[in-house]
Amino acid sequence: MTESIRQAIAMVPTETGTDTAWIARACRIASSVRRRVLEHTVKHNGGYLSQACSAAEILATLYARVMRLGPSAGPLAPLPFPGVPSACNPCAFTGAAYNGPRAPHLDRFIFSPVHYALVLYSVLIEIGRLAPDALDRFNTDGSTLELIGAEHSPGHEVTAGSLGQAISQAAGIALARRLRGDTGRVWVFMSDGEFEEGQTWEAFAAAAYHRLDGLGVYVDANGQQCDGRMDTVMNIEPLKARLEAFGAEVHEVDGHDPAALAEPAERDRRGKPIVVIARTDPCRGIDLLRRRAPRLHYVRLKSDEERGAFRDALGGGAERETGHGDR
Ligand SMILES: Cc1ncc(C[n+]2csc(CCOP(=O)(O)OP(=O)(O)O)c2C)c(N)n1
Repeated sequence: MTESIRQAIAMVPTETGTDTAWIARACRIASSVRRRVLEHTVKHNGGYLSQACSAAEILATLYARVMRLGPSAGPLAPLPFPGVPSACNPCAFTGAAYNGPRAPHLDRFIFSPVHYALVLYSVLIEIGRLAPDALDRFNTDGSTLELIGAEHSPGHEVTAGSLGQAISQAAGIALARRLRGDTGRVWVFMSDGEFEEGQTWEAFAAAAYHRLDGLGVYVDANGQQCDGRMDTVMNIEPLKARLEAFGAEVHEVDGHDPAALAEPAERDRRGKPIVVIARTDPCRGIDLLRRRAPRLHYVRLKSDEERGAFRDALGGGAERETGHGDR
């Protein structure tokens, strides 16, 4: 496929209407993302694999249905790192270009748990906003496809490596957009570990106080963080009741069901930020991972036996992809 055809495909707007074809598409994207991240993990002896298992449908649904985005303005082959932004660096850019132009009626996307970057890059590949071979540059010197994504990384608009901070930036953007009269919304993707951070709660208190109903947050509630199961490190439940007490409109859904994920975003706004708590399985689609629980945060393949087992999963056990080109 030529670059111009790919660019044209990437310009197809997010689907609207009452048809349900988008659901099958979101499922295909999610399945392909899991497979791509598994392939990458096997090839490089490690990766953020459980995050693909849990978040694939959430991110696929955001891009295939929820977010109103214009065509990507980012190059299919990502540019090298331009240097940090400063008054002396006119070349600096953010990865927001992959989410389309800024316009009053269009949405913005803020990607918060940036260790999920490989999953986001894979989604961008599957929807034609990044080239199929883009991951060849992943985590290499001078590349914008950082292991831990940053503001210059495709699909990223802010640097958010310090967890729990991007929600404050997103709330600020949502407030500014409302003051300007923009109709576009600000969608945020968060992980559940970020609800162990005090700043997250301060941001929700402010967003509710300012009645920021243009702010929508999807939480990958996979029950895991880097030290193991959330409830053995620092419990955040009952998350729905706590967020409601802070003034948010909260929906709790099956995080692997695109229709359930999209439904809250289609409701009328009611003067509150909305939060979709997506209950997910960190081993979804790759049963082999269950043996490693509760150590799922970063999958490192150490022995030949492990490498062989995960390679075999690629052959059959993991969900089969339908291949790049599904849009
Ligand atoms: C403020 C801050 N504290 C600690 C870390 C280190 N850290 C990186 S990932 C992570 C786990 C966060 O939980 P979650 O994203 O839910 O984990 P996952 O589901 O990806 O395993 C932590 C604590 C960080 N990046 N920022």
